[in-house]
Order: sequence, then C-alpha cells, then structure tokens
Amino acid sequence: MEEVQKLTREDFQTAGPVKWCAGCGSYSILAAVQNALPQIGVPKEKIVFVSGASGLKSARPDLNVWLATGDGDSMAIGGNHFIHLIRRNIDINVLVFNNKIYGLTKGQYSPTTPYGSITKSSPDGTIENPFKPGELVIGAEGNFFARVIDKEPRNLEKTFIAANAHKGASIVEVLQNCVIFNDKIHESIIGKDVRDDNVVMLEHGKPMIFGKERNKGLVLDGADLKVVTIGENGITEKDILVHDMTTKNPSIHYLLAKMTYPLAIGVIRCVDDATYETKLQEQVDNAVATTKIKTVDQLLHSGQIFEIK
Ligand SMILES: Cc1ncc(C[n+]2csc(CCOP(=O)(O)OP(=O)(O)O)c2C)c(N)n1
Ligand SMILES: [Mg+2]
Repeated sequence: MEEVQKLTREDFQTAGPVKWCAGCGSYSILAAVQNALPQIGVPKEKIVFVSGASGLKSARPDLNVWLATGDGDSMAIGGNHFIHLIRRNIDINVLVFNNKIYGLTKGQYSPTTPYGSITKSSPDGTIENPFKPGELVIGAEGNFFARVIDKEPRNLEKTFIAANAHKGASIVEVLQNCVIFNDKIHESIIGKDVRDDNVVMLEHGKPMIFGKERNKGLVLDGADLKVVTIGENGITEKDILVHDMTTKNPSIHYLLAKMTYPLAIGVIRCVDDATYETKLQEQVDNAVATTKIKTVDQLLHSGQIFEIK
C-alpha cells in the first residue's frame, strides 16, 4: 500500500531566501499557500506552481496546478491567456495578486488602477475605466471566483483550499498591498477601522449581512443589489438575500463581483461543470480505441504519401 505523506508547511518552503520589499502583501499570501497545501492531501511531487499552465494541465491532468499572477499580467499582458483558460474551464487554481499597479516594473498603471490615478505612466491621471477581475471572470463564463484580502491569513488559507477543491478554473483575486509603488491602495475600504462597515463576508447559505453593528444587509432591488438597514422600514433578517454560490445563473454573482459598497469578500461563485482536460482525455481515449493506426510507422505510411527519389 502506498504510504500517505504527512506534509507540513516546511515541505513547501524553499531553501533560498525569499526577497520582496519589507511589508509586501506577497509574504502573507505565500505563508497562506504554505499552510494550505499540506491540507489538500496531494503529494508534493504532484503540485506545480507555474506561470503558463494550460498546456501542462492538458498534458498532465494528474498534476495539481497553481498559477500565481498579477493584475497587469492577467488583465493586460497575458489577458488573452487568462480569459481562454477560464472559458475552457481547465482545472487550474489561479491566484491573482491585485495590487492595482505594475509593481515589478516600478509603478506604471495597470488595468485595475482606479480612474484618475497619477502613476509613472499617467502623470496627469489615468483616463481609463478599470477592470474588476471578477467581472472579467464571470464574463468569460467562469465557474469559480473568490476575492480575499492579503492581511487575512485564515481566510486566504480557507479560500485557497476551496479553490483547489473546485474542479475547473478557480480564480482567486487577492487584494494585495504594494508597499513601495501603491501603498495603502485598498486601505480606504479594508483598513482596520472601516473594514467591517465596508465589507460583506460571503458565506454560502447565509444572509448577506455586514456592518460593525451587523445591521446592514443586501436585498434585490429590480435588477440591482441594494443596501438596507435591518430594523428600519420593517426590514428584518428574513428579508436579506441569502448567498448561493452554486446557482448556475451568474447574474447575482456578477452584481456581487461588481459591487464596491459593500465590497464582497469570500467565494462569490462556485459552480460545477465539465473540465477541459477531462473532455480532451475522452477524445484521446476514443481516438486511441477507434483508430486503425497503431504505430508511428503505420502513421507515416497512411494517407497520401510519396517518395522522393
Ligand atoms: C509580455 C511581457 N511584457 C512586459 C513584461 C515586463 N513586465 C514584467 S513584470 C511587469 C508588470 C507586472 O505587473 P503585475 O502583473 O501587476 O505584477 P506586480 O509586479 O504588480 O506584482 C511587466 C510589464 C513582460 N515580462 N512580459
Ligand atoms: Mg500588480
């Protein structure tokens, strides 16, 4: 019998030093990944972190594939790859570190930078409407989308495990601070003093209630979401919309991904569907079973061939 390895976070730490700027949100994301991986029950040699992942997962569906990317990489530089990995529903876990800036290249605006921001490449302020990763994911027919905060390690860990458990493309947007080139970019929403009033923590099957006093909630108002106060105008907890991350219809998930007040944190959408690599494997198995060509030699001597003398 194969012995099951008991892994710990040390198994996922590298021997070399990890060098980011002091205070970078990446440290906490990395720690949450190192805590989450021993819990998913996958042997170490089957886990891969890679930047371009579709080919790897298609060729080796047995591997557990993770992709770490930035807002610039996923929404602009590699935007094409990002939307098609989602549309194809390849079983990969994608962590989008959204610091709303091109950090590595020192501070140019990215597709998620807020309108009007002054950056190295927009000295008079950006004149572009930013993308929200969640809108793009749902627009590309995505089946799993979650949003988390770099400073909330337990929630990061839990969400990484949920993303891994979902079969298909799982996209996790991590709101990440870039201490050097975009410091405190998320602070006005998720800063310690304002967070509870600005953030709704989504839980499947639970009413979407938020606020320091836990007296605010979301209701459907026509085709939009509206914030109401429990205890005012006859509103009770029973009137508050219950979060259903599994409903196939993406309308409410889209509204949640788009909403800025309150900002939705947690798993917004988690819907099962067939994955690309499963369908690909079925085609390959079927082709292998039905083809008359069994060897490379037979292939080379099949169809229209001619000999050069
Ligand atoms: C095709 C391509 N274009 C440009 C670059 C240069 N480049 C490297 S990192 C980077 C910015 C990436 O920003 P983001 O994905 O938001 O990551 P961050 O550095 O903010 O974590 C750019 C433009 C590149 N590596 N490849
Ligand atoms: Mg970035």
